[in-house]
Amino acid sequence: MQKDYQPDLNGSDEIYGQEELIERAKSADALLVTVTDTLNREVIERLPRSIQMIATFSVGYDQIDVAAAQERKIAVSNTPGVLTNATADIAMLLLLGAARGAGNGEQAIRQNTWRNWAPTGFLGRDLTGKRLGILGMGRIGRAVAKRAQAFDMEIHYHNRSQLPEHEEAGAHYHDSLESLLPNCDFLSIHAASTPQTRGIINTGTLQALPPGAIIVNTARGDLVDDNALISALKSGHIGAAGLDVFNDEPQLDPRYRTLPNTFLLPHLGSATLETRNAMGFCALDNLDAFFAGKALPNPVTL
Ligand code: 8YV
Repeated sequence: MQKDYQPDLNGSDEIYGQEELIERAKSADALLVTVTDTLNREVIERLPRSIQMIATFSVGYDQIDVAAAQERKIAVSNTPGVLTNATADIAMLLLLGAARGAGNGEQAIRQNTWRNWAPTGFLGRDLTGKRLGILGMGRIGRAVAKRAQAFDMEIHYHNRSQLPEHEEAGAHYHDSLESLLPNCDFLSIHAASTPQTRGIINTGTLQALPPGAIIVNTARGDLVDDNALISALKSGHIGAAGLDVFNDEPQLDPRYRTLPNTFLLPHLGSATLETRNAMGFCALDNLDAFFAGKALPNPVTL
């Protein structure tokens, strides 16, 4: 970026507020943003005329009002594909971490409270032989299914449409969430955040899961109703939750921190050196294509 552009970099990684974002856009032709830069309609309408493109350093683009950008003829791109494996790996880490109570075990070591090996100490649950439900069978959902099959899990999924047989790879399709949920010993969320999916994990849907089911989320925090999940974790109806994403992150609901049956990570689904490099180069490829007058490799359209 330094070589080909004159970037105004956010060197401290502090989240810019709305006003600062608009102010900093003033001498720019394009914005390279990420998930914490909210570009809602109001912000987009106030962007200077010089802005022709928004490249987001993320596969998700729920923070951008794409319709508002299109109305202003601002092109939008994202970074799909390059973070599939890293994110699927974190979903497996969450499944294992939540099922095996890895957070509690780690804390016992760090806080020096581990006193004895006991037959019933730190008991978790097996993944082997269990049913894993996948909500949203896109690239990441399918990569999780592949990994979970290596753990001898039985895969069930719900998606807007059924996948072709070779992509299903033996997974069972459910044409509704209602049909999927009773078949999930584990549920992994991989749907995009849209007006249709926000709050999709709520009191009603949680109730449809078998008692003791374990939920993991590497997608977006706003798919989950925190009050509903926290009360289901407290009652034990949900056995454990592994969460990498949260509503209002990094200011997540503090009750998650004190629950013994949560395994929590700070939104690091794509956080490997290899993947973050690939995301950065992907965002740059899109900017380069745009300013060369070529088609974007990863356009975001409605
Ligand atoms: C991170 C993600 O938010 O790409 C996404 O949509 O949620 C994650 O990969 C991203 O790396 C931050 O820019």
